[in-house]
Amino acid sequence: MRGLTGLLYETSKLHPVNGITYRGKDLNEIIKQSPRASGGTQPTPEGVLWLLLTGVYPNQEEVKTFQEELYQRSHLSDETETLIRNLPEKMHPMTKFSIGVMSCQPDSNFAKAYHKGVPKKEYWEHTLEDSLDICAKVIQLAAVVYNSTYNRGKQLPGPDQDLDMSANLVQMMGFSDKSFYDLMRLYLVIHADHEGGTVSSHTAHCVNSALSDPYLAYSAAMNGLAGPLHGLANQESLNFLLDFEKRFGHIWTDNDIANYVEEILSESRVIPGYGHAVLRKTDPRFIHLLEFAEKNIEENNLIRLLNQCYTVIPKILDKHKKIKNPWPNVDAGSGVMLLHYGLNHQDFYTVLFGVSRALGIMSSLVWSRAFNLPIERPNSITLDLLLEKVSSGK
Ligand code: AMX
Repeated sequence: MRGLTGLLYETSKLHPVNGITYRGKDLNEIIKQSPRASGGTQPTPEGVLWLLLTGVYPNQEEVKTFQEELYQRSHLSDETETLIRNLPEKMHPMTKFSIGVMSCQPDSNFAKAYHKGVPKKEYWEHTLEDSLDICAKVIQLAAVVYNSTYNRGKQLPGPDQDLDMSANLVQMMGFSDKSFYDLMRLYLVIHADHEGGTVSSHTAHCVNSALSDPYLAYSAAMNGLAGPLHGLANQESLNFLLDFEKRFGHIWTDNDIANYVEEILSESRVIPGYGHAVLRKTDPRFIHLLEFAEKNIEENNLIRLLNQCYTVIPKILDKHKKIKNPWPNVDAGSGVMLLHYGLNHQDFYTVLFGVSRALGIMSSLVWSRAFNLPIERPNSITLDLLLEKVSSGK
């Protein structure tokens, strides 16, 4: 279905060269114009959620009120916290996260309203309630998943209503570097949406089209995001660089990178963080991360390697004609930044991606219900019928 337009998706649009726009605004503009947290250099996810939902930027007063509103909605029940804490330690954090979302589902406002028989034209209002709850709760869910997996037994700060979502998440996970708050703001803003055809957004759209409530739809989306060709690529990309570093240490050449890449390709494996189904140029989100690193992170071997890979790898991938886009995507760089601030559990990275993607997916579901979009049901065909059609030329 590549290149086939078949979805109405209101909140964002991806251009093959210029990258993503949220409500028609590109990331450069959003990063400049969206309200900042006090003392921070980056826009807050709360402001971007407002933009995705409404199409306009909030002013400082509106974003402050919205932050308070989301804080009030962020509480997790004891049952949910206990459930996550009791999941097997070795279970992947994305699985825990998805289960955590599902455990909040009995609180779905939409499901209750539907069973009461509210009229169709009111569905969007109940979807909005759930969507705001989910965007607020994922911050705490992510923190509980992180702490119950990697910080067992440690006393850590709870949520602080004076902090924005990003700072709260970072603080609840036990980090206090203000520059990490800013990286998390940038991270949550740039991963928020990538139009409707991505595996995660499309899954949510499809599940919700059956009038499954937003919790069911978002949890399903997270199971798609957990795949290595989609959101898991961020942990794989960092592992790719760390494996290289293990083999070559801090002294390496462009040739070493080229040989390493060719070796992976010869084993029919993909180079994580490179390529894209729609983009045909370097992902602007990758550039934003590099710019953040340039301003805030002292150069180290991994940053140097990341930059040099950006020079070497596209030239190699470009020689493999089947690869349509040899350029890096957002996942190539995010892990190096997170690692710099001490977040060294790669398995957790996709959960952060999922927290961010809630903003776009949830805003979009509100619009899908407002437009009263029908159940999604494309046609399929068997191989025999397909062969018959091809041979008859019809
Ligand atoms: N390394 C090696 N081979 C690659 C490649 C890469 N980075 N990118 C594409 N290819 C291969 C494909 O596997 C496919 O091979 P096949 O015909 O033998 O199956 C061929 O090139 C054609 O693929 P394409 O049309 O260029 O890309 P696609 O739309 O099928 O897939 C994507 C897009 C992202 C899955 C692919 O580029 C890839 O696997 N990249 C590495 C994983 C990654 O970074 N994923 C994250 C994407 C962003 C996101 O969702 N977070």
